Amino acid sequence: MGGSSKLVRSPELYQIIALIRRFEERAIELVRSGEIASGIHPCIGQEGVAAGLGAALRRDDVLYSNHRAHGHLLAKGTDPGVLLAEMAGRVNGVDRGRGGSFHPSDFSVGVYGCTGSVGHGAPMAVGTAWALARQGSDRVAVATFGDGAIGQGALLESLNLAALWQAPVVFVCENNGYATTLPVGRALAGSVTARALACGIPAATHDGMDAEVVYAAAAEAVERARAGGGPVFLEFLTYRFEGHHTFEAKAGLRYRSPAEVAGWRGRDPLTLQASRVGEEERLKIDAWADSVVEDAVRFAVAGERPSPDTAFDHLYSTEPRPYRPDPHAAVPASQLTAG
Ligand SMILES: Cc1ncc(C[n+]2csc(CCOP(=O)(O)OP(=O)(O)O)c2C)c(N)n1
Ligand SMILES: [Mg+2]
Repeated sequence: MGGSSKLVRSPELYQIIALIRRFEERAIELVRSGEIASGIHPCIGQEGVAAGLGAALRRDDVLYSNHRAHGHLLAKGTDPGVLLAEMAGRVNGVDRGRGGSFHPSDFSVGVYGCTGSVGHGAPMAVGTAWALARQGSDRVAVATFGDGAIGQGALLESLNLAALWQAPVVFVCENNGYATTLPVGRALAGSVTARALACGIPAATHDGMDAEVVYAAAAEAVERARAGGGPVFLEFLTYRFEGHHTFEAKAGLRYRSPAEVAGWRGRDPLTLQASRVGEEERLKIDAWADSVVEDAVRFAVAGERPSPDTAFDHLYSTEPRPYRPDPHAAVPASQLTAG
């Protein structure tokens, strides 16, 4: 592992997994108590992907995520309190309570946005990566999405353009086996990675339950993209332990056998990573995660809800800007030929 990737130790990966797990557990409780009105898509079970990916990225790398994004934001460095306040629709949230659980962004850590429109983070990541490269930056862009996004035209078009332009973008597919209740085998012909390989993008499938495996694969992909080697596609096999959405419990859906769920729970990314950390350090980290999340809950529920008469605030920039800024303005002439 070379380049500018951070080198992470097992306890550091455990720490972020423990934080995400505790955060999501408490967020589910806040949905049940009505503090979070919208319901959420918990990522419990998939924390290994978020932790490994976040550890491989720099703070200034750009991330676009989807509807199951809380873990990605926390792993990228978003403050748990402002994220939880956002999910609870409070003005002290990272987007002043306007984005909620589905659409948070946090520019301070490079999260440019999350979209509930399945597959639509990918084109934004490709465009961002292309722009970053043209500016001579070594930042990379990442799009995270589920297996359900693979059938989306926007995502397939993104693979094509990323390959054509050799954009510094890493595509991260969290294949948790289902798009809502639809098993991946009934939704996709062929393999996930074949789509990227057909465009000449290096692509491989990895164990998403093991944060260290994720970190190694992600760090290599990020370094390749950063060094000008073009796009990379990573598929991580993972599983969500909770329902697709918190509403699912009420709907009483049955589409996964108890044996299947139990099998995946036996490979819980939290316990797997815990087994690599000494007992004393693990207990300290657990206590830290508990206290950080309790602080976050206090911060979130203390926030005010936006007043209805501000509903149209923050929709448009109030700074005067040229209608159509010159796209070549900050780009050295030498870079204007490609693409
Ligand atoms: C373009 C679009 N089509 C359909 C939906 C409805 N929808 C929301 S989540 C979801 C399933 C997504 O599955 P996947 O991409 O595998 O992510 P996961 O929920 O498993 O993390 C669907 C179909 C949507 N939000 N956007
Ligand atoms: Mg899925």
